[in-house]
Amino acid sequence: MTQRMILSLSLACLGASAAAAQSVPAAPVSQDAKMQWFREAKFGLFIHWGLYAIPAGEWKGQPVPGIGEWIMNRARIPVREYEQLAARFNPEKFNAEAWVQMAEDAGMKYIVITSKHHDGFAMYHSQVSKYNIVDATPFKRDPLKELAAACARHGIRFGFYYSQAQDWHEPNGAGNTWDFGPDNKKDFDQYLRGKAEPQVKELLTGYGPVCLIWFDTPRMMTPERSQRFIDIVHNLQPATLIDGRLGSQGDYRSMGDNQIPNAVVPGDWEVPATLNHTWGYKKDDNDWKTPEDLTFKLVDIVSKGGNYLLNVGPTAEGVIPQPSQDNLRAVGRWLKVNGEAIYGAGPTPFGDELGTVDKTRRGKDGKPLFVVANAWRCTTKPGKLFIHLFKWPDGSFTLPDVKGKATRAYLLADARHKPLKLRQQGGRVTVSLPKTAPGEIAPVLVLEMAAN
Ligand code: FHN
Repeated sequence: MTQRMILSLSLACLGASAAAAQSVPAAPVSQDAKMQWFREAKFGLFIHWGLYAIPAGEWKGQPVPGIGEWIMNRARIPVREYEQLAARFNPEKFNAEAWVQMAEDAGMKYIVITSKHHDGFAMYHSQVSKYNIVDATPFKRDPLKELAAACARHGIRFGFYYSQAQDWHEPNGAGNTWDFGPDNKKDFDQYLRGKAEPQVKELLTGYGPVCLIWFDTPRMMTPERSQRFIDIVHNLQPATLIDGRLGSQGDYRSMGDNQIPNAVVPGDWEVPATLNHTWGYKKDDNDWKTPEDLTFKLVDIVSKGGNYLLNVGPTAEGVIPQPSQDNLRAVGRWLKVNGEAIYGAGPTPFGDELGTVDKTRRGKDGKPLFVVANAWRCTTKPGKLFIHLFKWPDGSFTLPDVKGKATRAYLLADARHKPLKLRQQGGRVTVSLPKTAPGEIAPVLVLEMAAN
């Protein structure tokens, strides 16, 4: 059977309407063509969902510190105990349509979900290991198949997180030293060839077009081992992107978790980030970032050239926590009005607005402290500067060093785009603004520039 036939069959399994909505990706003509959707998308939904949602941060009545999906590792839970969670996993409230609708309402353009996290449990129907949601739980459904179909219906791209190296369930996978001893004594290639590589093949042949594979924590990943995954992806779905954590260079750079760079970074990159302090659900973590903060971070990242992949950790019942939903939808309402300044937008041509280095103070890394400024940010499109005003100026806003001639200014929150009074002297552009800020969170001022 050819790869194209395998993919067509997979699409048929997703349902006719889903198949109609997303065609099988042809081999991309160039790296630029392959990256195009990612550069346009800017905002994606990360989902960490697995057995760890049952203990939700607590084991045998004791809170376990750290991120929720690491509970097996942090509490040194033996495989034979942890795997019993599967018999209790029955997320009856799971509704793929509702999850994807929420992502759409939030203005997110792609979804990346944990198909297998470090605990080794496959959240889809794997033929490679019975330790999967269909064969080992009373739920017996494949939520990734349902999500793939819902994403196709909504025109949202769909990708998989896959923990290629750490697998705490397998004797030869990396990471589980409490059951299986030190990693350097393991037959890691036996694990890779016997589980990880065939599972990645399943994901690329059973779920329609996969926009990206999000590999993570590349322990023991030599260039040769990484290349085997690259070959699998390129052979089965050449348009699928590979993130920056496989173990060799991917299609784009993955920044550290919640790490937003201080300046514009050239190239394609993404910041994976949490809404609270965990990825997998933890019942006692209710320290949610506000819609204002999330919007600022989205704009900040886009103004530096990157994408924002923002995480939710659904419960064991299959529900995305309500505060996560509410805060993401608030960002979505802002994007409904101001999305032109985000989707497909490029970085700031300025830079001084991002902050300053305070040489008298040191950050955690021991380097001089970078003090983030948060009054405004700038994103760009050909012929347009978008100024995101997080602090509403008193009467007017001035840009001191604009290249070219500004021809028109207006606010995206004003549906009629009524021109605002504009003055320019050399590079200094001043726009008169209404007394009160229109719309929610950060009104966006557009400056149209004359073609050179
Ligand atoms: O160990 C994982 C962690 O559980 C989570 O999946 C994050 C998401 O970026 N990645 C690793 C830590 O960086």
